[in-house]
Amino acid sequence: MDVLSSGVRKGDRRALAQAITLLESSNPDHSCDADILLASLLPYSGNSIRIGISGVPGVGKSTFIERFGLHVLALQHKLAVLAIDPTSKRSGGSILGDKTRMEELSRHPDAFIRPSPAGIRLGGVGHRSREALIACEAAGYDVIFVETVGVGQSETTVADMTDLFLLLLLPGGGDELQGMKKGIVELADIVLVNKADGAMARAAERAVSDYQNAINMLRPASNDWVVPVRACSSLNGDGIDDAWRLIGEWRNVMQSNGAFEHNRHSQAQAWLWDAVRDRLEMEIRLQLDQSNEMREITKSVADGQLTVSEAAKKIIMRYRVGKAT
Ligand SMILES: Nc1nc2c(ncn2[C@@H]2O[C@H](COP(=O)(O)OP(=O)(O)O)[C@@H](O)[C@H]2O)c(=O)[nH]1
Ligand SMILES: [Mg+2]
Repeated sequence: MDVLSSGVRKGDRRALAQAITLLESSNPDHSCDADILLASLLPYSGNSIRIGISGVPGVGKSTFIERFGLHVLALQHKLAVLAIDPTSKRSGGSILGDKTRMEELSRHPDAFIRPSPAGIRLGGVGHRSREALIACEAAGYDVIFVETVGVGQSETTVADMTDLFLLLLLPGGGDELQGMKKGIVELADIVLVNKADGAMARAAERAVSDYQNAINMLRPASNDWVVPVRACSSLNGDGIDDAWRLIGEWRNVMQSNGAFEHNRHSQAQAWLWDAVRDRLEMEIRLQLDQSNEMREITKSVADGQLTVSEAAKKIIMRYRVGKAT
């Protein structure tokens, strides 16, 4: 673990990839090594801006990340791109499938792209991705993008692990805002109307003012920040530098009013309880998964003979008894 950890801290990309694989592993045999590794990396983490990027499939997230990422890299930053995609088991991972749209980025020596971990339940994905994010920071990546598909649940997971939430919208009418879960729009710190080019340029301008009006009617998350809506084109690069400037402004405001630090502190606390839940579940499963009792309880729940909350109580009671003997 010492060798791996110092490899990561030196910025060795292969070591980083290997470290993340270990941190993401759901194999209980790896969990001890993973803990040691994470503890050794944690003191070197935190020195970054963590940006969540969301929007419905087709809005242009991958194209945007490529264009925006290259802009950020040109400013001498090191960029890591992670993905949270609860559907990745079926689709093979949003980033992996889109690597062709991030061709230049994926070849860049200062960029690190990591597809979403497949086959873990959603809560687990967030938990693992946070650890992956820590590893990236320890490796010297000072800008982190966390991409998600704009379909609901995963957005909150991403918002819980990032500093800033960037929402991409299409230059359609206000229908899109209605169609999209309102909760997702409320998470946004910056909104970009993508595809503001060619035949869609004028529609995009209209959409910007429609969305801005709609967003101004929401209760702001911070009194110090009015969520800005801007147009951009990931295809020709218009508005891309403006987006980065806005992020800088946002950061200045949130760091001087203390919200940036405060948010990270409460995220760390939430992370702790996620970890407690995960660990407890793992222990209980290790002890009971193969038992007849567990099979009976699960079957009774499936048959509707037992309520979930009664079943949970039974499992915990059984676990405690097992622990005591
Ligand atoms: N005209 C135009 N097309 C874009 C823009 N950004 C993305 N696209 C196109 O929109 C489609 C979906 O883009 P993609 O990045 O895969 O979207 P994702 O599903 O959100 O990752 C692709 O055909 C892109 O070429 C843009 O700014 N302008
Ligand atoms: Mg994509």
